[in-house]
Amino acid sequence: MKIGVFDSGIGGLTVVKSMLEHKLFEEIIYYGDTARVPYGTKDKNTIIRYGIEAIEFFKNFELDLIIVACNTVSAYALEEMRESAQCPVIGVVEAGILACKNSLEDKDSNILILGTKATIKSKAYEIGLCDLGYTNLDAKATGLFVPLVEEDIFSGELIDASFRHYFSDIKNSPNALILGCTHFPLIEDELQKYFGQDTKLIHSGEAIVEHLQKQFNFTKKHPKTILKFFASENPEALKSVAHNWLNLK
Ligand code: DGN
Repeated sequence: MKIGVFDSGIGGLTVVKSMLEHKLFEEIIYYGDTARVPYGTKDKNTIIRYGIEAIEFFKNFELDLIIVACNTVSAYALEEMRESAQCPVIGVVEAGILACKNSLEDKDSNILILGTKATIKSKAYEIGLCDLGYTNLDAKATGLFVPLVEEDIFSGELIDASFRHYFSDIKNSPNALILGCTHFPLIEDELQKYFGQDTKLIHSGEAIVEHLQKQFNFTKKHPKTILKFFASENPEALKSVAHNWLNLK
């Protein structure tokens, strides 16, 4: 199966990493809109327009599936992208919500959602989780994590300071923490240390793999995946990050 993976920039590579670990696909075409990142501060209409333009880009390839590996785009533009696409389009928000359902039996579980400003403003996670009966929800826009990760800062003083900035009012660690931005898995070790081992981390990449396996019966394993990377600006920089993050030779 040949699929397209879309993100506003490099964050969606964390989703590709999960797909490679689970050997799900024969070919992955990755497209990062690096010229216009970040999307997390943009408004709904702009995000929808960019999402539809990504679908246009993918029309150059004959794809079987498109995965929106960006929570911000998944929260706002999925329906419009599905209308313009010639193949199914799946987003990470829906997968993250289902991952909560699969791992948190207790509907009183306290869930903290992290994401960009736009994702948190959309309330996409809260709406989906409320529909499933979870009501003990809290959400925080933690947009500073995006530039930190883009600067290859995954731990240390600046990460600690950003945690103090965002989390000092949180009295009890949540039962689950939704990493509602595909950049955030890169600081998951630090988040786990901060909140403790009892907090379950929900990761967009792992959630989408579980979603594909459970809902769409993707069980076939492919020993090799052909990877192609495209970016709207400076594709060489994206390729170099991909090589580092995905440990490619
Ligand atoms: N990686 C994107 C997400 O999952 O929402 C956000 C990055 C950005 O555009 N700020």
